[in-house]
Amino acid sequence: MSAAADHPYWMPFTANRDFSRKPRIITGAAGHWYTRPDGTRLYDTFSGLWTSGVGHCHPRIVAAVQEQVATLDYCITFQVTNDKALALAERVTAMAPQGFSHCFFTNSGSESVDTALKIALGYHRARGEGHRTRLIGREKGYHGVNFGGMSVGGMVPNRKAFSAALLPGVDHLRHTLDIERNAFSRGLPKYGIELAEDLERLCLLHDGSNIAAVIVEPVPGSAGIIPPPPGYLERLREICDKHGILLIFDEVIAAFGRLGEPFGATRFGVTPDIITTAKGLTNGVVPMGAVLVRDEIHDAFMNGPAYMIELFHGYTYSGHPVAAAAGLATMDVYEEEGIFEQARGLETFFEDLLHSFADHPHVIDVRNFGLMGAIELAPREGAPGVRGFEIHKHCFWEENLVIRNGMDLLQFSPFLNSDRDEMEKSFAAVRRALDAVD
Ligand code: PXG
Repeated sequence: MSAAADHPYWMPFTANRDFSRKPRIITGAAGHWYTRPDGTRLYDTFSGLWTSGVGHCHPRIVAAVQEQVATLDYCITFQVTNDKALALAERVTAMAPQGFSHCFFTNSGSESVDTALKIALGYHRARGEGHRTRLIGREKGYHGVNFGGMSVGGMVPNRKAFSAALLPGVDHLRHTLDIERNAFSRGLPKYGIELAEDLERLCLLHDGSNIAAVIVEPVPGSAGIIPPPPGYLERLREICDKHGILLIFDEVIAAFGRLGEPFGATRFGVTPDIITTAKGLTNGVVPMGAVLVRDEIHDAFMNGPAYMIELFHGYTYSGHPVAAAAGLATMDVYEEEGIFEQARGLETFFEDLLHSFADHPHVIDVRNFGLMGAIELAPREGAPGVRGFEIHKHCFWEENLVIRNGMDLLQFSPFLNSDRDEMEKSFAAVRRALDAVD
């Protein structure tokens, strides 16, 4: 494509006019590398968008998708289903914490979140507690961009223009980012457990009996990798139990190996009531999400006449056979290649690489947990976000490296099966970019 002044594709979360001046286009991928139209290879430091943990175009997943699309391309999903969706539900629930025997399929993280919120409201109503309507999110939370997820989310720019249409009856816990006290923590930061008491305060304010659910990411990702203080998630669990509130872990990023375990819940040893997933469910190959629920929640819907639909919710593409085939092959790869163990084994190496940036004059914080990492840069005087964006573009064109920036925050999501040498080289390139960009 030529560097047109304008282009018909209105790109998501993109500076479209800046993009048009010099479009960054990818036409191929294999393993840990993308290719540009001229054949140049670029190293991918973000595993797609947190999606592609086992690498791009994994032969096993490619073959499964090719076979499925030629066998059963699509199948009606309401009142009838396909073999692959059934098999994937079995596979995913088998990996989940005990007592999660059911999952509901969606097509994205945003849909998983809105599905989870609806299940939470439906559950309380089914149990005769329809007064539990309030939803609690957290500042800096990212739960996708649909109305429910946006409302419980806490990313200001994502809410600002839509303020009038946010769901009513939503409150937010304070976020736990505290650079002053916790800067350059390795792994979980020391301070901030007391912030979990925000939930108790909201229970006092509204009466806990009016609250349906609390949704948090175990480790907030989009807002810049904010690992929880030790004991924080445990405390949320305790308060939820005390007041009969459902705890939802939004694991769209955390699930499937990013934290060296099948789920964030298993890594932290804190069991929520609902888990939302997407991304790594299919290694990003075909869009798909899954919402896992505790048996008690599922069972609460299973009353009334058996011929009746229990949950009036679903998508044309819930349990799409091609997506499910990609999911099944992805689960095979996770298992057969010991992907979660590989990810766990890379954590210290990754942490050391990230924290080697602590001495750089632009850097004000480094945060990491599992294979999630961020380098936070000081904003350039009077121009927040410009430094991060320039580094992103410099990496793309000068270092053949795709890195993700959110304003002045550089985020890293290495492949779960990364090669240490490649990782080292990619961070050397990031350092050169930091040196080159003012
Ligand atoms: N919940 C969480 C926790 C997420 O991270 C979503 C929901 C929404 O998923 P969909 O599939 O609807 O986009 C996400 C998505 C980033 C970045 O730079 C993160 C996401 C998406 C794009 C970029 O950290 N997370």
